[in-house]
Amino acid sequence: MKLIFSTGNKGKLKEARQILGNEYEIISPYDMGIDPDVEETGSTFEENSIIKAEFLHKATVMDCFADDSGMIVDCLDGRPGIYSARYAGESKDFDDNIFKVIEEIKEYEKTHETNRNAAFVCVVTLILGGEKYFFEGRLDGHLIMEKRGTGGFGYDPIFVPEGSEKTLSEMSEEEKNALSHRGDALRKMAEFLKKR
Ligand code: ITT
Repeated sequence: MKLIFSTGNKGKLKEARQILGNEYEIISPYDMGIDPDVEETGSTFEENSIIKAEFLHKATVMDCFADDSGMIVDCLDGRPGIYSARYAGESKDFDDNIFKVIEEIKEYEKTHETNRNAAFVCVVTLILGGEKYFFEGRLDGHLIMEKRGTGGFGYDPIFVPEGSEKTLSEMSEEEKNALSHRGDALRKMAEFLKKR
């Protein structure tokens, strides 16, 4: 089955192809000459996920999906949340974002007890035959204050999933996908597609 993935994030694209496997041909908007960068004006993961999916569906009239995701940090009142990609600025620089989160946690800990709990959230919007369907995934864990590992993308080097000693960046791609918020959401989507 052919599906276009409305993303400009190469890490997400690679993971989606691995998670969904050979039964699916996951096409990048760039392969169709479309720049997927659309303004994310929503105030929730779901709203932004819909915006990205609808944008691509309007442009192609093909079945497609989008992933809006981010990291929620307890002691930062849920930030960076929907602002995860651009937390430190428009360049979407992963290192700058990590630096900003760590600085904010250090600031918090000057006056509060340590609480480094965090979670990744992912909301997938699938547009199939013009209808919308939603799938959510979540991964709980905690943050460390220095980067470890080289795999993955985004905040992976400082995120340690519950029950693990390794950061997501220290895991193999298969290990990360087996427990990630994206793996969770996309496997739900695959199950739904299989039943139809
Ligand atoms: P698209 O909108 O083009 O898909 P994006 O990176 O801008 O790409 P989002 O707006 O959904 O996507 O923001 C997601 C951000 O959340 C991402 O850039 C990372 O900073 C973070 N994030 C999401 N999933 C992650 C993961 O699996 N590992 C590490 N960081 C992740």
